[in-house]
Parts: sequence; C-alpha cells; structure tokens
Amino acid sequence: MKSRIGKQVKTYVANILIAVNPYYDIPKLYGPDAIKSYQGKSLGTLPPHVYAIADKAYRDMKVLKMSQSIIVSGESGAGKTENTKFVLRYLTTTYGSGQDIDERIVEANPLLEAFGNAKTVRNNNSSRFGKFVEIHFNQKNAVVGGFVSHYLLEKSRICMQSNDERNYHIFYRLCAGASEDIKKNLHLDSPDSFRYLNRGCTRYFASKDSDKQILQNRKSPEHVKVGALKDPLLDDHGDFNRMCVAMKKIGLDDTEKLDLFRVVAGVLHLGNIDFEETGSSSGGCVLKNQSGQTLEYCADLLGLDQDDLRVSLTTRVMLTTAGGAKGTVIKVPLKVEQANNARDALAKAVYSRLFDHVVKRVNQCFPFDTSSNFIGVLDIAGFEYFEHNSFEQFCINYCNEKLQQFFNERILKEEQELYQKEGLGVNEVHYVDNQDCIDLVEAKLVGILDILDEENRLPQPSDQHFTLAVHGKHKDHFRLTVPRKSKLTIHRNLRDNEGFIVRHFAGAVCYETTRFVEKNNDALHMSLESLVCESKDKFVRELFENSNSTKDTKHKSGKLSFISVGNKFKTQLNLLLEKLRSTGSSFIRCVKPNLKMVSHQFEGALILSQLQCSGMVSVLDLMQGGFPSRAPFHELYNMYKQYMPEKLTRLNPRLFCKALFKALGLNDNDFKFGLTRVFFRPGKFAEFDQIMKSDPEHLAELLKKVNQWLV
Ligand code: AOV
Ligand code: MG
Repeated sequence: MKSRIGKQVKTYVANILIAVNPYYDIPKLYGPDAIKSYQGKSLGTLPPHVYAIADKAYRDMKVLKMSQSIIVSGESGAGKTENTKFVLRYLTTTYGSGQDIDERIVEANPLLEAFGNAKTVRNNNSSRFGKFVEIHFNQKNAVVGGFVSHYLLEKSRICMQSNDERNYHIFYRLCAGASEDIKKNLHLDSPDSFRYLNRGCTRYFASKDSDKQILQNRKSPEHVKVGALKDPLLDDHGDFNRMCVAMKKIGLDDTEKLDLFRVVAGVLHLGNIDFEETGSSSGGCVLKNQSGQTLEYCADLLGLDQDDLRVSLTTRVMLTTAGGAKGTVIKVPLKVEQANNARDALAKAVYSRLFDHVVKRVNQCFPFDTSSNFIGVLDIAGFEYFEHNSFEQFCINYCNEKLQQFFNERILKEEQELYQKEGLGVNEVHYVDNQDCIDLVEAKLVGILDILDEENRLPQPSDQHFTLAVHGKHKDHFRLTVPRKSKLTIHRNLRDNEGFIVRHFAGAVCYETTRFVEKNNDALHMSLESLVCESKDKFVRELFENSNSTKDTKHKSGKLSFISVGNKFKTQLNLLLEKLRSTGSSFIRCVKPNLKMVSHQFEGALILSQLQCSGMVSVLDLMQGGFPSRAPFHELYNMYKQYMPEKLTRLNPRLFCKALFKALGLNDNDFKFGLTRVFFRPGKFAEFDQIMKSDPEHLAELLKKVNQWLV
C-alpha cells in the first residue's frame, strides 16, 4: 500500500478507498482542476481520490438506474466529515443544475457543524451526531435537492464536558462573534461566566508540541489572543462570521437567526441557575440568591414565566392515589441534586430540540418534488472505546456492528457468491459473522436495548438492576461477560452490577452502566414538559410540538413518562440499513495517521489497528486473489457494436469479448472470464478502459485485429 503521507494520501483496496488524513490543506488535490479531471473517469484511471469514488457512484447511478450510497467510516479525527464534504462538493459542482440548490447542499454544513460539532481531545471539530446526506437527482441525472437525516446527538456534552473538551461550537461562537447589540439583548458575556462552558476546558497554555505546530500553521496568528476558554486552535470569531454567511446563503433570515441565538443563550443562562437547601423540614430547595437575575434572563429568553420556571425546577408534579382521591395533583419538593438534574434535563431537551429544528430547517432549503435516484453519504462515528464507556459508546458501537455486517455482506459475502456463481474458482475467504453480537443488542425482549426499556418502565428503575438482568439473561453468551472475570479490557474495578463487557467485531469494550437508565429516556418530567409546551415564545413552543406522539402513554401515579432513546435509534438504524441495502454501495475508510493530529507523521501500529478494526484485513485477503472490477459481456458488446465489422456483430457477446481481449494482447493473469461477465484484477479494468476509450482510429485498428484473429 502506498501511503507516503503528504505525497500520496490515498490508495484503493479493490474498490474501497483508504484515505489517510494528511492533517494539512492540499488545495491542489481538491481544487476545481482536480474536480474537473475526475469527471467521467473510471476508477483507477487517475490516482485514488474521493472524487473518483464520487464519480463512480454517479456513473453507477446513471448506468444501473439505481440509487447509490457512499459509506465513510473511520475513528474520530480520521477525516470522515472532511471527505463527506468533498463528495458533496464534487457531486454538486459536477452534476448540479447550476442553481442555488447546489451551493446550499454544501453550505448547510457550517450550520450543522456549529450546532452539532465540538472540540474533543481527538478532534478539534468532532461531529457529535451521525448523518446521512442524500443528494437527489432527476431523470436527467442533475441535482434536484437534498435531504439530511441525523442520528443521536450527544446530549451529555450540553451540560458537562471532559477535560480539554468543549461544548458545541455555537455557544462560544455566539459569545465571541455576535454584535454588541445582540450580546446585550441576550445578556451574553465571556464563556467563562457560564457553567455549561467553563467546566471542561482547562485554561489554555500552548504546551503540547502538536498544538504549537498547529498554531504555527494557522494562516493568521491574530486570533491567538488567549483569553479564558478561548481555544487558540479554534477561531470562534471568524467561525461565527462564516456561519452567518452560510446561514444567509441557505436562506435563513435575521428573525430565524435570532430565534436560534435566543434559545442558545437561554440554555446558557439556564445552566447558571443554582439551588440551595431550604433548611426547612420539607427538605426541598430554593434558588440561590444570586440566581435571581439568571432566572429572569432565562425565563425571558425562552418565553417562560419566571415563577413557573422556578417552581418547575424545584418541585415535581405527581398524581396521587392516596386516600382514595384518585388523580389529585400534588407538588413534591426536590432536593438540590434533583433540582440540578431537572435543570440539566431541561437544557438538554431544549438544545436537542433546537438541533432537530436546525436539521429540519436545513432540509427546507433544498426541497425537491420528485427525484429519480439519490446518492447518499453516510458520516457516522466509527467504533470507539475509551477508558470509560457509557451509553453513547454502546449505541455507536452497536451502529458500527450493523455497518460492519453490511460491509461484510457487500464486500465479502456477495463478492464470493458472485465468484462462485460465475465459476471463477477463487479460494474462499473466511470472515466472522457478527449477527450474534447484533442480536445481543437488539433482539426482542432479551436484547440489551429491550432489557433496558423494561427497566425504564419499572416504578423504580435502577442501573444496577438492569445490569444484573443483562448478565442473568445472557449467562453463557460468547459475546458478553461480567467485568470481574475478564482479562479482555483494561477497566476500573467494576462490580458485576456496574457494567458488562461486549466482544465487538473490532474488540472488547467494557461499558459502565451508571446513568444508562437516565440516558435511555428522552422524556422530561411532566411539569417541565408542560412548562415549555406552553411557552409564550412561538419558536420555543414549536420546538416542543408533536413531542408527545412517541411517548409511553402510561402515566401512572406521576411516574416519569418514557421515550426510549435506544429503541428509537434502533428503529432509525434499521431504516437506514434497509435504505443502504436497496442502493449500490461504495466505501471510504478513513485513517488517522497519528494521535497528535499533526501532518507528516505516520504511526504504523496505530494505522494497522484501524485497518483491522474496520475489517480491511479480510478484504485484503479476499482481494489478493480477487477480481474487483467486472463488466458483463453484453455491455462491452453494446458499447463497441457500432464500430464493429459486420462479421463480428454476428458473434455472441462472450465470444466477441474473448476475441477482443486476445487482440488487445491482455495478460491472461489480469482477467478471468465468468459465465456472464469478465472480471479484472485490481487496476486492470482501468487499463483496458483507457485503451478502449482512446481515439476511434486506434479502436478501428484494434477491431481489425480482432477480425484477423477470427479468420
Ligand atoms: P472525523 O469526522 O472522522 O472525526 P474530520 O473529518 O473532522 O474527522 O477531520 C479532522 C480534522 O482533520 C479536520 O478538521 C481537518 O483539520 C483534518 N483533515 C481531515 N481530512 C483532511 C483532508 N483531506 N485534508 C486536510 N485536512 C484534513 V469525528 O467527527 O471526531 O468521528 O467524531
Ligand atoms: Mg466528523
């Protein structure tokens, strides 16, 4: 595999593109000239490139009259999102209709990233949600519109970030870039003054070499004024302006923009509300004195009544059945910790609804009435495991398990079945079927997701009880073990009721189940729900409209209502896979060259493990003896029929191809004839294609040869 970083950052394994993140801009590699040069070229004619994959998807769509998907995968920081954007830009530039829509599909990204991306220790612009972007084409195969589906925004980040990580970009950008006017109206100050922003990011000192290098590489050092919580690697001020330009381009007017900003600011102020014990016998809590102003700001920005907000945060409404008075509403005071949780739950609900709205709004800017086919690009986080793994990792890895199965199906299973059907006599390659692992997670009743839902519906659900239920139902499951027994992963001293280990295709991961129950529930408790649903602010109210539709209807004795996050994701994921299975597919495997996020450093072991995790090793095994490109005889026949001497057209397509190949003097090892099509060794189809596509005179010459050979 060629991978000299900086010179050659991509290679193919069969038709799968492996793209190494160069960690520096290579304008020539992606510029307009590059875009032009890949148009209409077969895979392999030019150096490996995302554009080549995009063009192949387009040509497949056109020729096969079938929608296509491009699955971009890899670990955090490997380049999925950047490559996704290159694909979108390529397709809209090359096959657009020359209207606004083309640009909008590209310009939607800065807005989505502002609300859904954040700085993590692995990537300064890490996507904290998954997306599937479809570009739709009309009968003439020109772009008519787009559609974005999103998956699982990471909600925990809204209230809490790990060390050296940040909240979503929009918060800092708004504080850094908004006009004085807006800042005044939204009562915004430095990010330092907000709880939701000042608990993750350590104050910045450019100590790490990698950071220094990145700093040096930045074009303008002027934004590197280090203020509190201002990350010198990120240009919040400039990014704010770029985001506003993008908003304008996709058609958001000032009112809509301010709606978004108002809610973002509302969430920030909400986070600053603090509680303290009342000291009275009822055991409840009240707002701390200094939170009065904050409460006012927050209520004001979200269109809520101050007193209602205060009461909803510090008490919970319960329906009581006591004393025979069925259905009496009582208010139960909350403890400080419970009030903190209520506040955070509200913040998460508001922000995630806001994100849903942003995606919905984005979709309105490239609408289409009818479409013949689409090309979808999937950019979703790859397999991950950290020191602590929670519900988020569990969902992501479950998703990757499903995608891996799809990859195996498409690349390994279908490929081998085809070889067999066509009688090629290629050695079989074995791979591990991971259906058992998928079942472990999603099977009805006994799967981990259903066990978790079951727990959520109990009167007093607990993470420990759930964990024991998982172990109880899967005692001897090959894929599941208790943390105690296992030497599979490094983990902290977890007890059996505190976690479980799943053996994924890519490795074993120990999940800590604290907060699984809470994270699996998307519902707000009743008082908060009705509070926001009755907001005086139309925009806020609309964010929460229809939110009752998917909820558990049971509302027994004030029990928390329940919307399952896990099962919603499962449903979404199965729909996505159904869609993927109905399309032709291409794969881009992104690779992260080093952990320091710097250019020109290539860590072999790190890269090898990524290739192993993504199942590339089995693919390499297969392709070593395999034939990744193929063309049906009749297609070749039809393609060249018009140039053929009379005598040749009477031949059947298979014989014609034989004659043609002989005449071309192709090496026998480079191709193989199956029953219905000819198969090529990697790269050889492109060579063949180039000969055939060269000038007609040359072709005529060749065909004369074919004729001679026949005589
Ligand atoms: P990811 O999408 O795979 O991570 P990104 O696409 O955000 O990773 O890439 C991370 C960073 O690497 C980008 O911000 C760029 O600085 C750099 N980069 C990636 N690809 C290229 C390229 N082709 N040319 C130049 N720089 C590049 V995550 O969303 O965290 O899973 O969650
Ligand atoms: Mg990303």
